[in-house]
Amino acid sequence: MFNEEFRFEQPIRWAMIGGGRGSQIGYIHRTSAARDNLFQLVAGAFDINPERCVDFGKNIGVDPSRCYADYNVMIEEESKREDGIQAVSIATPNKFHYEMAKAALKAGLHVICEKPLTFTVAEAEELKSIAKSKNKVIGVTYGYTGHEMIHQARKMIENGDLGEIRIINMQFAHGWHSEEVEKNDPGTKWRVSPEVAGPTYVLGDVGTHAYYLAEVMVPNLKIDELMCTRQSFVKSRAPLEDNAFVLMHFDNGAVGNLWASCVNAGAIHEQRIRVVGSKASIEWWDEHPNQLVYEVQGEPKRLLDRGHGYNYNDDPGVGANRIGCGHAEGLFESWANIYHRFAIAMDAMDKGNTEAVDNLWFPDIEAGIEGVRLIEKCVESADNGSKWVKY
Ligand code: INS
Repeated sequence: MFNEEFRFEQPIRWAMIGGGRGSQIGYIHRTSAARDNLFQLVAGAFDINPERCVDFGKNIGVDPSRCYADYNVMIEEESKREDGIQAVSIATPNKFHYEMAKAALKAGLHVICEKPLTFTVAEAEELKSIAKSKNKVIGVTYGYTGHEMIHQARKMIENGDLGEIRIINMQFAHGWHSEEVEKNDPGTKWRVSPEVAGPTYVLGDVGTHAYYLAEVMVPNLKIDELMCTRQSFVKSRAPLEDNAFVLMHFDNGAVGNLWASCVNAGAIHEQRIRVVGSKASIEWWDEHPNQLVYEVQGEPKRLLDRGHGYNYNDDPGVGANRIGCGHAEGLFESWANIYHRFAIAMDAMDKGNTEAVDNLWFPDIEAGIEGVRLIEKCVESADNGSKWVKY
């Protein structure tokens, strides 16, 4: 059972950049960070409009004098205070992630950032080296990867329950942008604008989620080469794709495919992952996150439920399995689990215990870098006649 009594002497003093009024993702960050009292929201650059920033911050309980329209001002002013912020979460359009993360790290703050972390691998690597030199943690919010059933799958694969892994079938293919909805929706508009979104739309926005799920479940699989084709079915989105297929060869002979789309008309979310081994397969679907399908060749199909004694549940201290079986856990619990781990990593880092940080699973800088690498390689392949590219 989840240990509610796990606390720090003081919660980590935390701020957000972006995620202000009307932002769904901002709310998800805040509720997840607040869940276990390991973070306390004390400041924010929630909005570039000064009045809206202060008004919003005040309404959610932040001292108005610590609501800053300019994130650079926030970093500077907060560094002058004895009780200044220690960590910051970045929930802005992609374009700003790199410069904001860099400024925060340089000022000695831990950073949590939305995906994709940066536009290029070189930028992500630079963030990694700044974080290392400053002894700071970078976390990336691949939200669903904190869900207990993802870690159940990881453990089953590690234990050999599936046999040798042969095929990984990944997809995040929703249908919400089958039409040109961006005409009336700023949240979609920036996602289809290369100068703000970066080199891809769906590959970065949703494909990286599905890919990282696979990385968590099968951590030892490395891509050897991949091939990608991408399309803009809504023409005005070109050169950014609203649909993409990727084929992968892994270094141990396994193969994978990834379908990233926002034009899968009629589909709600369709983030799914199926891992096929020589003996059995498992499948997880984010719309029914509490169940893991487990199919052993020649045996009746099984549905494993979250929280049951037959699951591995081996890591109760760090935030998995918050409530007994039968009750549904979902996106918020999963996000709270990763925020819980971000907090543990930051605390350990502040105490100089880098070994503890290295031994703790959480979506870290490597997860961020690999997401950006996937994007870079997919673009290289797709924009060169869908040729196979070495990883
Ligand atoms: C998707 C989805 C993802 C999020 C994307 C969004 O609709 O909700 O979880 O990361 O940015 O476009």
